[in-house]
Amino acid sequence: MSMYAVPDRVWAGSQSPIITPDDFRREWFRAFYDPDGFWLDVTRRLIHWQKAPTEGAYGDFHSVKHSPITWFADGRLNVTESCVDRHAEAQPDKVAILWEGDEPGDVRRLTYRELHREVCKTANALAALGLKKGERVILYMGMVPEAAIAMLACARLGAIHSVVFGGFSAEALRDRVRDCEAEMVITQDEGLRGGRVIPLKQVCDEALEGEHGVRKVLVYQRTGNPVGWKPDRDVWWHEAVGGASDERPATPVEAEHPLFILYTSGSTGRPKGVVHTSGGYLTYAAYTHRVVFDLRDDDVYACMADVGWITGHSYIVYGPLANGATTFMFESTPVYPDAGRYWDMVARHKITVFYTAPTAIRALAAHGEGPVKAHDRRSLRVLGTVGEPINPEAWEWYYNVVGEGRCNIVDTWWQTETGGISISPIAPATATKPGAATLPMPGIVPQIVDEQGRVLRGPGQGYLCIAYPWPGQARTVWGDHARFFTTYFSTYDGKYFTGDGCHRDEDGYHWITGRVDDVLNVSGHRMGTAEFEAALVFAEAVAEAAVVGYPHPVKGQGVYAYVVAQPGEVLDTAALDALNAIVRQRIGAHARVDRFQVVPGLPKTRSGKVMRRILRKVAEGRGDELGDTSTLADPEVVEAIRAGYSPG
Ligand code: 7RM
Repeated sequence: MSMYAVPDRVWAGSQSPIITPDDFRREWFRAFYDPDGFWLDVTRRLIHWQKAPTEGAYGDFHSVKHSPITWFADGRLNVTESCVDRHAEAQPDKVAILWEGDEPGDVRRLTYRELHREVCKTANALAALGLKKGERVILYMGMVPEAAIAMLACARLGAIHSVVFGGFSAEALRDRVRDCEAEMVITQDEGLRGGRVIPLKQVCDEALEGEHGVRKVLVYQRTGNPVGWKPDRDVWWHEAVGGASDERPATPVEAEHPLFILYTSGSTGRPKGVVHTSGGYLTYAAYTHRVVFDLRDDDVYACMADVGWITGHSYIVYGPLANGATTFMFESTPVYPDAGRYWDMVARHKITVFYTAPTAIRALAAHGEGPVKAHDRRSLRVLGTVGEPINPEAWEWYYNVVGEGRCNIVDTWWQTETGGISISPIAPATATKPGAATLPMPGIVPQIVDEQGRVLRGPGQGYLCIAYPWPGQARTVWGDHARFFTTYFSTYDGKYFTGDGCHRDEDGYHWITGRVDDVLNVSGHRMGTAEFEAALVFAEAVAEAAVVGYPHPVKGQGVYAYVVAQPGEVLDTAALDALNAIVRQRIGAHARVDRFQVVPGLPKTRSGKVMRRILRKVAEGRGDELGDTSTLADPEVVEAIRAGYSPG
């Protein structure tokens, strides 16, 4: 019997256990002093286990070098029983997925009973196509309910899904298919977004040209336009799933069985396949979803992310469905057909919790208050942001204009690697400050360290680390555990290093200052400077390239590329446009250089390392604050770069 046992009454229904600041302190300290007891309690309450775990965490941030950390290792479950079956039984007619398509008013509602049927049918179809437990499936889809159904169908079989955002190019898709050795791909004929057609099947065909590992491609028909077809490989979703049985027992897996791989950018040109496992991930996603947003039974919960990103995994699909919530899925963009689209949907669907990215808020604020005020937003209770720091002006606009000063704002800081929200206000319990991610979740112990790894006590600024394991954290990088260790645990001994800078104020509130590594955050899309550089030097005319971010009023960061021409080549406007075409081809439609500067050379140290600090300063328009450049191999290059900069 634990001293800090959480009273059962607060867990009745799907109410959050944290309503007051005292609740928060109690939960946070219990998770700190007795993490295993705390998380075992949480998981037993929130998750359906076929065999309930008795073990908490095993391993720490030293032992992760040799073997991944585990959580709940002796438990067995299938995540779809938590996300679908038990709700299909207890509340079969509740809407599980509320979908709105590209055209306003094009709506589908799937109840938990229907979701259960669709997941079972799809799992049966996948099994009939030969998919087995542990095999990998790439999902390359738009925002249709079938994307969530496909994720869950894989999970039901114990297969491992890897969703690739529908904006990625054929080459990026091929890299991911190869890296995880996918047996199967699930795609659509075409996607629809903002009135435009996205040729998903065509890109997929291009990616799979000459790839022999992929045995089957399952194709969901969204638009019905003709697409290329390989009869021995391609299968229509409606044919395979349509006739399948609607019963399929869930395959039990170990708690640490991988649930999915999600590729994310780091500081090298090669994206990492971040691996999340079943029991710990689901526990953390469900707990944070319920607590941060103060989830209520009758909520219409709406997250505007794409399932191709971690936010879509944790807070459209797994967290909300584990909690038996109604989760909204949106196929289109915030400005289609006009800048009132979000608020029009809030009014029509009576959305209560709304979660989006700061970049969308800034873009919409630029359209003024008119499109917001045209729609009734009285249903809103909680407003969330994620993906990048939110500037206080955008925060105030969200709070005052969208929320009419009535709603709690939760600025949720987390990462693909953390699995779920890690530093954030808890809607009913945390006093907010515009721009602050505020306080850590129960189970999260942040530490701010200096260059030498010394832990900062009290207020100050430095590098953000997390000191102890938590159930939602990534376990490894697919096929490369050594890379997992070096990337996250070798910079500061025994700590998880986030890659973010952070400032802590006198109230213990955390203010994330942005990435301190070579990762860019453009409109909430995480991209590596090295990926851009690899694409740019691929061009014949480019000898060298260095890419940095610069502050951008709407996108958060813009992409600034310094390019050095190959001898005899001229990089004129047409040539630079061609470079962006290559970037698009090698990375995807969401990747674009905003500003090019052609330079005679890159500033390098005598050992040949590019001095990014200098390039960042110049791109920010602060070329007069370079400080000491005497260690450079060729100081004249810096002069030329500084002289070549033109604002705007
Ligand atoms: C969820 C997600 C992670 C990076 C992270 C930060 C930045 C995310 C916030 C934020 C300031 C926030 N996963 N970031 N949320 N910065 N305030 N509330 O975005 O893996 O794609 O990106 O995003 O730099 O390290 S992600």
